[in-house]
Amino acid sequence: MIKAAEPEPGYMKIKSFDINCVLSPLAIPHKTASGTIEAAPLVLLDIETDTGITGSTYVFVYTPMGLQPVASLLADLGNLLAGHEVAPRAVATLVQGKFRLAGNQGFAGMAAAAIDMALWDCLARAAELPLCRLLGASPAATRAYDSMGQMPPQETARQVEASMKAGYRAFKIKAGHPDPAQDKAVLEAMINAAGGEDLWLAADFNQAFMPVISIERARRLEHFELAWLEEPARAEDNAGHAQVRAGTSIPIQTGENWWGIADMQRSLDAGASDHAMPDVMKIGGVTVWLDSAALAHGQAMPVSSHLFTEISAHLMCATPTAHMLEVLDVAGAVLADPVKISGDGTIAPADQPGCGIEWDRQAIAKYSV
Ligand code: SMN
Ligand code: MG
Repeated sequence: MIKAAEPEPGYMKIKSFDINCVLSPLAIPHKTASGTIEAAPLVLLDIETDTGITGSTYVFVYTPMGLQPVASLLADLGNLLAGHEVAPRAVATLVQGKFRLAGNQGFAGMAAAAIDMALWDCLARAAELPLCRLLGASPAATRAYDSMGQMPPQETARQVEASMKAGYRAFKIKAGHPDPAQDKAVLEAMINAAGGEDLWLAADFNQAFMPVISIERARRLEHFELAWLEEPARAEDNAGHAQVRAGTSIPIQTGENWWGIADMQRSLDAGASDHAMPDVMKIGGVTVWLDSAALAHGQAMPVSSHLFTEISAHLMCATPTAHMLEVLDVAGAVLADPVKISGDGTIAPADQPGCGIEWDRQAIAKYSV
């Protein structure tokens, strides 16, 4: 058991937390096979250090009911951690210990990850380095895809045309429509909208089906040569994922619902997927993302990001098997400089200190709840 170290005199310490809750409007309400998100419930965290550095991050809590619990946990943890060194891995160990009996998943996991991400922002800003450089990488470009909600074929086609004008050539759809023919119609409409240009395409079932149904639905999509089929079973059903993987030629993707490295290891042990898609919040922040990137590296498994485009753009530079960066903009409305796609369909982190989070304080005031 690691005993929390006594603070060393002079090393940067946590002074205080500033917590805000917002409902950040989405450009388009995001419909999935397992629910629709109209506006993104975000808890924003600023950690101020005793040296005058402020590290910032946000966590997406999926439902407005998550805002108060996560904010309240962060307020208590801020009081607990005041005076502690800005040492993310040590803080992660301490916080995990506090929730060992209650469980480190769910809102407790979200709060812990928020602290981790904000502390890494403190370290990067104190070093006057972009996070990717602090991690020993260069600010490289990662191929990005536009992650689209479940929309009718023609609306999806219009979105593809608009996104292609911005530079995207890669798209993921939320498949699993109640009518199987709709999945096929949406993909055909996207391909037609591309006007003969080759598109990278993936589909997400969002845990909506039992494995045998997913296999049946996947086989109807195999001729589209999708790059991956995502969460074709309940997130925690590793055997179910492996069953679908054995039943279709489409590569399987999963990971956005792994809570910590042990969930990822269990998934890999079960042969659940061909790809890994850790979510930087749910996996445990920057600290555990790095562990997950090493695990995937050992398995020669491609790693793609989930949400949190700003900090993920940095992390993918330091991920040996980095593959695709998801763009589903949940925080752009409250950021001073939202992430933008380059003309070649890639996104590189800004070569400036920190993790890429600068608030639009007026927008925060406008969308605060
Ligand atoms: C997704 C689901 C719910 C909210 C955001 C994103 C989806 C994805 O599973 O992979 O983008
Ligand atoms: Mg998904």
